[in-house]
Amino acid sequence: MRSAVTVSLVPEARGGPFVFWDDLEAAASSAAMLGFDAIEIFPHSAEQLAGLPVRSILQRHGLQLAAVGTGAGWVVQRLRLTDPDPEIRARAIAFVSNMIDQAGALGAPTIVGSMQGRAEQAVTREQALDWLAEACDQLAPRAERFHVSLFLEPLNRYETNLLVRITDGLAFLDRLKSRNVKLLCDLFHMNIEEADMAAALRLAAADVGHVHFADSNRHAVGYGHTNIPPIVDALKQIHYRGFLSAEVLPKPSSESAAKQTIESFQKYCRGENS
Ligand SMILES: [Mn+2]
Repeated sequence: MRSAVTVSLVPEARGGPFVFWDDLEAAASSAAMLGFDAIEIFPHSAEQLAGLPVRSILQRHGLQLAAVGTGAGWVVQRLRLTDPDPEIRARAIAFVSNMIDQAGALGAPTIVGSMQGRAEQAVTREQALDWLAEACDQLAPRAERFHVSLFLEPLNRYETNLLVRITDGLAFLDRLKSRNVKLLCDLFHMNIEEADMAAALRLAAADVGHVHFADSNRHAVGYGHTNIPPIVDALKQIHYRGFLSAEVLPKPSSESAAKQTIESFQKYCRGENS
């Protein structure tokens, strides 16, 4: 397992659960100094990402790119893969598609979280899931060209009514034609929705593609009350080899949240040989 920390390049997302903000070079420098293996970037758009010297920043600081988020598609542009308007669905697919091309060229998977949208008004959950499946079956083969997966993230009930629990995610993967979609298991959302977080991870097993490493209150691990050892044990049992990426509030400060995260990562994950 490898450590990662989030960087938001989206001013409109201010207040959101990202550790570092605005300055990719400064974030990479801090992450590397603290001993993180990777960063996860939350960009404004694929175009913004394309205009940044990401590869040279990563190389300069000896970091990997764990993943790239698409939440700005929703937060900034109000695009959802399950919008009732087919034109908006098409624009949402294009937004994620372009992100896959940029992230893929950097060897990183792309995440679909809030862009899954929700079933509301005249749209049934079944209809929304059909649209989401259609979108994933278009997007996942695109990611496959870069030899990376597409990550799909169950969110808590206050953010969606589509993929909420890990079992919703697993049932959804079953209805896809593509086998290149994996689940992003976010410990903050799971703490709200799962009866047993470790059991949910064991159930997902090889379908766990990425983990958002956050405590019960979405602060850095160690600042809340989630019992982390059984979760790390479950990840070891399923031979999880991906990232534990801190998608947490930058509180009391970005630096403290990052430092607390890496200390927790070293405390709980050190000694495992995966
Ligand atoms: Mn998350």
